[in-house]
Formats: sequence, structure tokens, C-alpha cells
Amino acid sequence: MSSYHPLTLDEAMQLSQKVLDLFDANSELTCREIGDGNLNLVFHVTDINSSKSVIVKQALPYAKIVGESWPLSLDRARIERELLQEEYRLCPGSVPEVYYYDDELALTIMEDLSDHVIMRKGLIEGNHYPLFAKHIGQFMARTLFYTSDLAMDQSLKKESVKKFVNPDQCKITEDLIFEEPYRISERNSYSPIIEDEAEALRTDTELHLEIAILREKFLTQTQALLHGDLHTGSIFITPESTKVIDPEFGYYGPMGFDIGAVLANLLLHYASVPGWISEGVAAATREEELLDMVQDVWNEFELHFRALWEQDVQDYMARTKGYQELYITRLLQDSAGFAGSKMIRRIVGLAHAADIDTIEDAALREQAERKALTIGKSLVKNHRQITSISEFMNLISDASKGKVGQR
Ligand code: SR1
Ligand code: MG
Repeated sequence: MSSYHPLTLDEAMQLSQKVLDLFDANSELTCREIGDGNLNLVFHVTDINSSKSVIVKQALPYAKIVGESWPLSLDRARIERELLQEEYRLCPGSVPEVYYYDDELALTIMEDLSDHVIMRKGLIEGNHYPLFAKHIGQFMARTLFYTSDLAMDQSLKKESVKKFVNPDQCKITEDLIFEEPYRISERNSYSPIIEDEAEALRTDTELHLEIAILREKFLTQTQALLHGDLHTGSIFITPESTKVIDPEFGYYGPMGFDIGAVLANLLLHYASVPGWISEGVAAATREEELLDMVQDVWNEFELHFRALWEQDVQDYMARTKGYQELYITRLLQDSAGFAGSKMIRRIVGLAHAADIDTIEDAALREQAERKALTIGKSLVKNHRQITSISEFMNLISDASKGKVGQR
């Protein structure tokens, strides 16, 4: 019989004391449940004398955001833990170190990163992260390149694909991102004031075609091992350091899904800026900073990815002249399409982004929602035509002025 049960605070504390070398016998531990995500319990265990601390993360057998009526496999805890270990190996220091795990209890004890803040919160507070683009560009380049057929023995890669089959988490994405925003669904959630936008999403067949193409890619392409949910709530940050957390949606999928997630969440914050900064010049400066970050994320990713390719490509046919160019262009197109679809879901779907949702002024919130949707739709509709990052940025600039036309 399985030993699985959700841990109490005391159990999380006792387990940490028992299985880790970190705390000595005289430790005085305290424990708080700090999980504010949609799916898991997260315990923060601290020794009040030494200030040493760890995180105990345990999966629940259902989606916390909805309740027990939405069952989820506990295997996602194993996937998350194995992915953290893989990401640590490929990009040391970019994710929390795993100290201990118990797959039956669906839990992992890992490094505490409380000296960092969740990036979404940091952005809302107006903080600046000058090294973020470099860090995340390198993280994505290394994790995606080294888990792809470009760099892996193809038989070993297929073995690895088997380990990371993640059907329940993928189904969440398939439903919440690639279907429900485009039809009536009980799980959609938005203010009645943007009903016109929601209705337009349901009837725009040109948009549906592009979403169907992106959905097919998400369903069928095992290009690389993805984080699978790389939004700014899955990133811990300081001005000097970037740490990626929460890869429980990880699976082998299209690389552009991870890159697009980062771009989408920077753009969601970009759309929210007038809701947080009322003074015109300061708001424009912040908007420019965010657009620069978007461009820099892509440029850093591309730079590192090309360098890894030159240095470490294993696949014989991938050396064919012209193939790298084509590959990178397709990655940019996919990233744009996935970014757009992720922006749309955060406005009308089940799970939103605090950058926009917590704007107090209703008119500014509505303005941000409409702007995010306009940018999102433009990226989705035009993604297959984009051939450079400047074309991507031009689409954002046009959409910010209200234009979504075909390029
Ligand atoms: C039911 S989970 C809702 C969302 O939260 C996660 O962060 C994923 O983005 C998922 O779609
Ligand atoms: Mg998460």
C-alpha cells in the first residue's frame, strides 16, 4: 500500500531533520506552508538558531486551484525532481539543488532560495534585472540544445522521452492554452467588460487555424526536454542571480514553448506598466526597458544556442549548410506563436497573471487586458511569417498602437 498522504507541518519538519545532514541534533526547527501556486504544498523549514533552511515541496493528487474534482497524477513530482536534477547538470546553479526525494510521498527537499524573489512580484515592484536576459538565454540554450537530437544520441534521447511522458500536466496545457480560450468553457475567467474580446476570440477562424497549428506542435513534437511552464512565477531572481523553479509541466516538446513563455510573461508585464506607473515619462522608460529585455532574451538565447551548435553538435546531417539558419528561424516563429497563445490564455482563461489582475484601477486594468490580447493575437496570427527578431519587435510595436493586421 502506498504511504502517500499530504504532510503536516510537523511531519515536514521531522522528515527534514531526519534525512538531511544539514540540521544538527540541537536544531530548533520551525515550519510554514508557503505554497501560493495552483497545485502543490510547499513547506519552508528553518532552524531558528543557525538560519539554515530548506524547502519541502509535495504534490497533491489534485489541482489545488480547483479542488479534488480535478485529479492529477503524483508522478509529476518525480518528473519535476528528475528535471531539476537534469537542469542542474546542464546549467549548474540555475535551479535549486535537490537534497532528498521520496517518490511515494511525491516530495522533494531542495535548496531554499528565499534570498531571491519571484520575478513576477519583483517586476510589479518595479525592480530591475539587468542580467536576466543573459541568464535565462543561457539556461534555455543549454537545457534545450543538450536534450535535443542535435546533441544527444538519438536512441538515448528516445529512452529519455519515455521517462518524461507527463500526460496530466500536458492535458492542462492543451485545454487551458490551446482550446478553452477559443470556446465557451466554465473554466474561463474574465471580466464582463471584455466580453467583446472573448467573443472575438471564439469566432476568429483565422486565429483558430494558427492555434490549431501551435497545438499540433505541442502535441506531437518531441524536440527537447522542456521546463514546460517557464513564466515569471517560475523564476526566482535578484539583480545578480536567476534561478528557475517548478518544472512539473516538463516533457519533451517544442523548444519555442519555453522561449515563448518567457517572452509572453515579459510582454504581459509590459502591457501592465501604465497600471503600475502613472507618470508618463517613467512609464515609457519602463516599457522600453521591458521591450529591450524581450529582444535581449531572444538574442542571448540565439547567441548561446548557435555557439553550442558550433561546438557540440552530434547529428551528422545537422551540419548541412543552411540547416542551422532554418532551424533558428523556425524556433523564432514557434516562440512568437507560443508567446502569443500564452498571453491570450492569461487574460481570458482559468489562470491569470498578477501583473494585470492586481491593477487596482479598473480602467487601467481593462486597458492592459486589451493591449495584452492585441499583442497576443498579432503574434499568433503572424508567427509563421516572422524571419527576424526585429520583425517580432515591429509586431509588438504595431500591436501596442492597436494594429493586428497580417504582415
Ligand atoms: C491548473 S494549473 C493552472 C496553470 O498553473 C500553472 O502555472 C500552469 O501554467 C497551468 O496552466
Ligand atoms: Mg508552477
